[in-house]
Amino acid sequence: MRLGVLVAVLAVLFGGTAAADPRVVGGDRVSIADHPWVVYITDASGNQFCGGTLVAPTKVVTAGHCAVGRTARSTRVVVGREDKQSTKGKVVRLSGIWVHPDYTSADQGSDVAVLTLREAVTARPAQLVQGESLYAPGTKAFALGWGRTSEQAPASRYLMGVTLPVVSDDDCEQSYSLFKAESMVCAGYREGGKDTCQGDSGGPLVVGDTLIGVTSWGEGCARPDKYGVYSRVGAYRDVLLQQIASTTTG
Ligand code: 4AZ
Repeated sequence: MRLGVLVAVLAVLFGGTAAADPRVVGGDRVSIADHPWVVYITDASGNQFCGGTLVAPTKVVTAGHCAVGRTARSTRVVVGREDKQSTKGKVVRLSGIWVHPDYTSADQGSDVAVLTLREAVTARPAQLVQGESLYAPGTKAFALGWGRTSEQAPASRYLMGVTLPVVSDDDCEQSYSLFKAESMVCAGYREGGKDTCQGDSGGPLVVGDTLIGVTSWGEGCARPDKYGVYSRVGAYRDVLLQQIASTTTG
């Protein structure tokens, strides 16, 4: 066990959280049964590039930057599949894509889109946030996705999740000059270590089953003083509900 002791000492010396378990960044594997509304988005070849949230039997909320320039024909939503290498759940084709008309780039806001599925799925949908109370700084939110587990790592095979506190608008403004409280909300820790990362974009930031954010942008992943930035779902509630109710497909 002398080798084990050496490894433990080295882990303490160099480990911190930087080389922690491959897990989003700093999170853990989670069961999709507990979060049945979380989905991932692929191209026609099945390559995952974003996340999303089922909000009605045929409607998925994702990021504008995940959907812009795509065609319904070349895009799939995978429901109920925690392990990308399994065949569980369902691969669903789209009948329409709506991107917020004011979307230009993630850091300009309006980074939301709604995908319409060609067939209804039975998984339980998430709720859209109502009011401002869940945006109180320090509220414990949860981010989920199949994205990178560190800036340099490949995307995750398994669904990961991480608890992140909602950050005050003032603190986020200090972090990013492009932060806009009308359209964005930050989550994470000043010291870094836990965050969403590339490939998690479009996926949910929730409190329980209530969607409060859509993973949008940030400088790197899990860096100190660089929070994750999420589209502020409450600011887009009305326009999203309009799209969710719509039977025409943007
Ligand atoms: C991205 O590129 C991305 N750390 C997603 C989330 C964050 C940064 C980048 C937040 O999809």
